[in-house]
Amino acid sequence: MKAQTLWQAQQTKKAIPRFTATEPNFSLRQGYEVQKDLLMIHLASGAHLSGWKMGMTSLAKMQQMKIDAPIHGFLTDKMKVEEGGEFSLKSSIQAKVEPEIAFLMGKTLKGNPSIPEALACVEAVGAALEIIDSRYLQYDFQLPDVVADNCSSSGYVLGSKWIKPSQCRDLNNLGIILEQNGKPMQFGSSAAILGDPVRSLVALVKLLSARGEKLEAGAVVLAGGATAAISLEDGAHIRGQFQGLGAVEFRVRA
Ligand code: OOG
Ligand code: MG
Repeated sequence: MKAQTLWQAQQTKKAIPRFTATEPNFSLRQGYEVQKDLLMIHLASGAHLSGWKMGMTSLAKMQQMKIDAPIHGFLTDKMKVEEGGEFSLKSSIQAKVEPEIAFLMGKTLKGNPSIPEALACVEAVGAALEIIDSRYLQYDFQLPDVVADNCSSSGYVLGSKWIKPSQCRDLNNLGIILEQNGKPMQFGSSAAILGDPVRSLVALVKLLSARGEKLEAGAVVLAGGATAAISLEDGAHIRGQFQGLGAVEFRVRA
């Protein structure tokens, strides 16, 4: 089964060819079914669901990955890397990092909320870095493949500054800088995320609701990379600076 194949690829650090190369009819719906099976494998291994991530919500990411539709995946507590901590390349195949906006949900949300309705359920907004690591050779995938592979999810780091949405001015246009070893590598804005990262939150709720699920209180939501991702190298010091939301950083180890 495909979920097991993806799990094995991660465990053994051996990337696999995309499924659509040999099964051109592998569909997006089937991709989400595989993702659900993969979630069950993660849970059975002792991980707990901690939230959700959106993907392909900015032009920068769509152009980098040649995929043009927003997608979503799950996050678990085991993927969490402490702010200021270390991420080991031991368990990854071809890890990259990208800056994201994070939401912490205060209330459960479902259905088709408006932007104000969605914001009213957000407890706090913060800065985040997402570590992605495709289980496919050279990140070569199509939409159903990447969805099956939990949208390349691997890790995430949350900043320590969390602010109430009512206190976050211009959430739809906050400057973002992604640095490696003190050098700016990527520049962006929260505006890159569907024009407003809250739209990404709304899109997630709709996608979950369409599958009979809801966005539970307590969940973390990553709104999607605001810039293209950069590759992680041994010894790198990665830092994201977010206007109004502070900085978030970690170090890469072999
Ligand atoms: C897919 C993951 C996309 C984002 O923020 O757009 C994603 C990939 O780039 O491999 O996490
Ligand atoms: Mg991402």
